[in-house]
Amino acid sequence: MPVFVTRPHLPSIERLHSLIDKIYSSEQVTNNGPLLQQLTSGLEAYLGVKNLLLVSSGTIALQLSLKLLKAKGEVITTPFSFPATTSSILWEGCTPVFADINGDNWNLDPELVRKSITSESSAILATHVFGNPCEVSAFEKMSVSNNLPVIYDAAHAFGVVKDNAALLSRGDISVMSFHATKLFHTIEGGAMVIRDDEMFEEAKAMINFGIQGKGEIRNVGINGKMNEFQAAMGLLVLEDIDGIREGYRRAYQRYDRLLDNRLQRQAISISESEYNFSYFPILFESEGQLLKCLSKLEAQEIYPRRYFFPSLDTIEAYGNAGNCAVSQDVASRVLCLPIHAELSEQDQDEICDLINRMLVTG
Ligand code: T4K
Repeated sequence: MPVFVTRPHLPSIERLHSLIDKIYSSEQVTNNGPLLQQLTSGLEAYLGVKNLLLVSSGTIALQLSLKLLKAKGEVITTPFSFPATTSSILWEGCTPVFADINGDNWNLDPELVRKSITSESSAILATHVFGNPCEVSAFEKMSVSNNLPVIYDAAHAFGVVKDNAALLSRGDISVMSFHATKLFHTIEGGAMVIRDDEMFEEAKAMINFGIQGKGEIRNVGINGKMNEFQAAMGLLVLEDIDGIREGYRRAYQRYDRLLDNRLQRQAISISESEYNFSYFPILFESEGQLLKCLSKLEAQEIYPRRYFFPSLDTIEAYGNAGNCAVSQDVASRVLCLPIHAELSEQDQDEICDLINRMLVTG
């Protein structure tokens, strides 16, 4: 059986049937239906946040965030993230300005962000890479002193805690992805956590063509809604979330114990109980070593992924705009190993043996 970088948690078909029966009885299949409302309050309670808005994808949530915060001109962002982080900036007609990352924690370096601020800057878009919190306090100070809103791409940060509260409650808006490959998922989908109450009302209209209440057009909207079938999946995954998180934690810590210490790990800034363990990235000494290892693993039908490669400041379609040496270096040497809640110890042993042996024999 091939081992992929991740595997979606799929609740039993019987449990899904019973929720689909409810959808069929109500005949409300989308547009703020009862399951979506139930999932919204369930997630707010579980995550400890308010003003959570479910949407159709993490990518649309990023675009909506830039729109709601009236970003224009330059948006300072990270080159070490998934393409959606940068493409959403360009899609909203803004220019991404790449600041480099910290070589240990792989998040945007606040000092380099500060140096990138110009009179054209309109927002900061930072990613909590692999769920590892950015230096949020530094960004908060910068946000206040420069009057610049901060959006966090928190696609990987489901359930992460920082300073005794949900990481998702930091920044003007935090964006989550609920894609099938995520710890918590709704097949496709995402959410925004919006600090300002008035902006939250704006956003609710914006995902529904700009229509508010019984027909008033409040703003220029789009269709960003999540439907009832996605919400049904989300409700069932949420019921199972403690077990899922425990499975990820177990797999992550086992890798950490079994793998050769010469492989650099991401420096995680929070404690075990605050983290979500949703990715297991390792850094090789060179790209050549990574490629050799990758081909050995793939020959055994084991498929880790080069998240995130290449560094986004090197992409021609994004303007080839950067000169981020640290990001380019990390991106060329990082590999995310397979991780999910049901990853077997046997598969993990095989992966670790292959990698550890390769480090010795070359
Ligand atoms: N910001 C960040 C930082 C992100 O990482 C992402 C998404 C976004 C924004 C945008 O959020 P969304 O708009 O997607 O909500 C995957 C996901 O498609 C993507 O959502 C995710 N990040 C990214 C890190 O991973 P790919 O191109 O690697 O996906 P794919 O199809 O190659 O899947 C990876 C493996 O997962 C497959 O080899 C097998 C397994 N898999 C995948 C799917 C879709 C399954 O077993 N079943 C499945 O249904 O991007």
